[in-house]
Amino acid sequence: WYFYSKQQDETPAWKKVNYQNVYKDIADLLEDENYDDGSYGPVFVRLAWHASGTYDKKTHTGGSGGATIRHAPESEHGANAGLDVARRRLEPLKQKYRNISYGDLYTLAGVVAVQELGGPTVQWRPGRSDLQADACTPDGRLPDAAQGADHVRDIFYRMGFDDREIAALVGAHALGRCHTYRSGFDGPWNASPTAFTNFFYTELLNNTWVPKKWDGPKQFVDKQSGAFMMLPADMAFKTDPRFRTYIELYARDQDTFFNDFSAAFAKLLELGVKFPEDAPTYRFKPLD
Ligand code: HIF
Repeated sequence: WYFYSKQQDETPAWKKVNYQNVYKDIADLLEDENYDDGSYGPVFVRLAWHASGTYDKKTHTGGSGGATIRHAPESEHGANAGLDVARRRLEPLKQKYRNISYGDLYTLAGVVAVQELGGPTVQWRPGRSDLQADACTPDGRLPDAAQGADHVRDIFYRMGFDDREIAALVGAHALGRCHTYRSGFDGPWNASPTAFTNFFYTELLNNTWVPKKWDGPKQFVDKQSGAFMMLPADMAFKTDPRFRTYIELYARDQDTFFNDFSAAFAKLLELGVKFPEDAPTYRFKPLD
């Protein structure tokens, strides 16, 4: 009996979690008519990406593996403003599924959000193990929205992405909005911020974008209605010729966008993570 229970104790924590159940519970947390546009999905996607996008392929530091985004000073980096809202929303699931790591929870939340808001399915693996605050990455690893194509390339090449992957990822800016009290910028990118679509590309190409007249940071609004926005970094995808080729492709071909986004987003969530050898890869079915 002793031998038996000892064996059970040695099961790694990540193997004791039913991830399909976690998926369902995250999906249940998405909707809230009193929050933003009615869904936590967009801010879950942003959390998953900011947890992962600190990766530096040269030093093999950063990435979602340690979930250091939950610790100060990383949690307080300017780029992460507002993500405490997403972490707090997910915290009850960490309490319910004690054996899940924060890194797995935050990245899975991004996958659930993309899928349940109508995007492509995204492969995902468990097995991240959390690190403490001393593993926090330095400030400045996430992109600065006020800058252009060179900066965007510097940041994403550092993670190991190429131009096509970067152009595919940026389609996620179909989701959600900018909040003046978080980033200083203001407004949604299109009229359906809780649906995963290729509208980032169609809006970017089909509208005339003019500088917003206000006291805030430089951003663009569509000339016709003034209701939608683009960051200076978003505009770079229209003006940079190499990015623009892909923007045009994804604007006319939603299937190719979905396939490329799915692969690039799965890669993002795994950057720098050392998975256990026997970690299975899941492709969860969207709920009905
Ligand atoms: Fe974002 N992004 N992102 N982003 N982002 C914001 C919001 C979201 C950049 C800046 C901002 C990606 C790339 C870049 C999402 C997802 C992704 C905001 C507004 C800023 C300033 C934050 C706020 O005020 O609440 C820059 C400069 C990027 C490099 C081009 C990724 C590809 C698009 C990697 C990505 O997946 C999502 C979703 C949101 C909406 C969050 C919300 O709360 O609604």
